[in-house]
Formats: sequence, C-alpha cells, structure tokens
Amino acid sequence: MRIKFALGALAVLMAAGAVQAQDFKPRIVRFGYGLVDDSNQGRAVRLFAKEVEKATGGKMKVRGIGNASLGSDTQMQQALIGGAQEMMVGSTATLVGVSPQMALWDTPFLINNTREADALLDGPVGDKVRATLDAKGLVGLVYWENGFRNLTNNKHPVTKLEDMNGIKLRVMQNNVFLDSFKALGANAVPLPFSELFTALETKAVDGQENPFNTVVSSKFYEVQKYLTVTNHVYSPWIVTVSKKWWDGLSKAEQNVLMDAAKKSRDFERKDTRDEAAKALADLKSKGMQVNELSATEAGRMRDKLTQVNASVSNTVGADLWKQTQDELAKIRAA
Ligand code: TK8
Repeated sequence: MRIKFALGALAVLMAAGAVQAQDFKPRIVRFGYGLVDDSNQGRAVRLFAKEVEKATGGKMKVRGIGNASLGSDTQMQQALIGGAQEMMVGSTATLVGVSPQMALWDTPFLINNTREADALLDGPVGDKVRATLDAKGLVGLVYWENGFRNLTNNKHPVTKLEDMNGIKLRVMQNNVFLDSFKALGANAVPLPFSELFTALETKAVDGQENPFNTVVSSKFYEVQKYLTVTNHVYSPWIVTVSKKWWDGLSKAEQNVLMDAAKKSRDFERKDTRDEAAKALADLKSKGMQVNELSATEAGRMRDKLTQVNASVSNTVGADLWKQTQDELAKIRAA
C-alpha cells in the first residue's frame, strides 16, 4: 500500500516534471541557411522558429540567418561540428566530406516523384543515412525538399546531349555531381552556392543546375537566359544540429526541436511544391527561354548519367545501395 502510494506520487511528480518550465533554459539558436530570406528555405526556418518559441514559452529563441551570412554550407557544417553554431539547413550533397553515405541522394534519376522521395527519405533508408552523421559531430533531424534539379545556362538552348559540350557549369562541391556533368560533356566547376550568383553575373561560369524555386528566389533569371527541364536528380536538404550543443540539452528541449523540425518539414514540402508548380510560368514571364528535352535526348543523357551509379554504390557501400533499390521497389509497388 505504501509502495503503491509512493509509486503513484512519483508518477504525478514525473508528469509534472515533463511540463515544468525549468526543462527549458534560456537559449539562443543560430540557424543558418544559404538562400535568401524570401525563399522556401527562409519561410520554413521562420516557421520552425515560431514553433520552438511557442513550445518553450519563449525561452528558446531561434535566429534564422540566411544568405549564407554565417558561411557556405561546408563552412557552417564545420561550425556546427566545432560547436560555434547550433543549427543549419543545407544540401545533403555538400555533406559528403563529412559522411560519404550522403552521396546516395546524388544518384541521378534515383527518385522519380515526390511520393517516392518522401517515403524513401522518411523511411529506414533515410534514417540510416541521417544516423551516419552522429559519429561525425552532427545530428540530422529531418529532410526538407530542395527539389528536382534543372539546368540553366547563358550560352545556348540545350536540346541535345552535344549541346552540353563546352558549357562551363557550376556544380556543388560533390564528386557525383562533378562526375555526372563531366560525363555529359560539360566543363564542370565546383563552387559554393554563396558564390554562384556573382559567378554567373561576371560570366566566370555559363550555367548552373538547381530546382525552379531557387532559380526564382535567387533571381538567377536575371543572369541566365536558357532553362532546360532535365529533372536529373531529386535534391534533399537536411536540417542539422551541432552534436556538441545537442548533447547539453534536456530531453524536453531535444523533443521540442524534433517536433518543430517535423512540422517545418511538412510545411516546407508543401510550400516548395506549390511554388514549383507556378515557377516555370513565372520564369517564362521573366524572359527565360524554356525547353523540354525530347524523349530520345533525355534517354541519351540518362544513359550517360547512369554510368556514375557504380561509383555511388562503391562510395555508399553495396549493402546500402541494395537496401535502397529494394525499398524503392516496395514503394513503387505500394
Ligand atoms: C544552399 C544550397 C543549395 C544547393 C546548391 O545553401 O548548392 O546548389 O542546391 O540549395 O544547399
């Protein structure tokens, strides 16, 4: 009887403890990102900030800092690992130097549509890849949608494979992208996103590839004439936290961040898809010349790009590669 009472009292105390304010310390979270404030990235960071402040009664304050003001993707990753910055969102592709398994997402034509993307990224394969960051000083919370990437350039319309020849093309700092565009015949140059607009403007490079949304938000249409709908790869963003900082948080604080990250993910994917659906018309009205590839030419490019699959499989490991193919087959059959 006495024991029962003691246990009951303990349960009440624990339940009360779960909502007690002292679970939340006053904290400032610097959340860096590369795109401009008025972008799908910026909007989702602001939603995340609101959710965190609401859930902690204003104790935890999230400062979204865009425009790569805190540094390029790779610079911010290092700041998180060292504990000098708390959070960021950026391309999984720029994380390959930290975790080689991230290269899985760079496989050309791996994912065909957003249904496959969500199921694969939010399922066991996505979790496994995300978890590889733990040992490297980062905690991966959720994947956001960057989107299907398309090609822009300032030289000439790309209507066939041979048109890629001689285009000086900025790619992300990532070997799969470098190899892919070399295989297509372009002169691929790795550059951080933060230097891209200027590189296009000064004609240091002729072209780049990113989702429609980014071509709109970063105003690439001001410095790029031709857009080719290639959809050559689905690009995720990943929201990461400094593990050094994360390990010092209470369980309640960690739960708040994870909850808000999931809410921001759902918001961001919908926002990105709504925006992407309108973006092409928007870019045309801004003067870009848009072309789709004929089925034959798309097939020829696809053949060249699938050459890099073997190297991705090598980098990420045959087991993860096979698990991915199995998982995709399941998703496609469902
Ligand atoms: C933004 C980048 C960007 C990516 C790129 O920081 O570098 O082209 O697509 O979204 O992560």
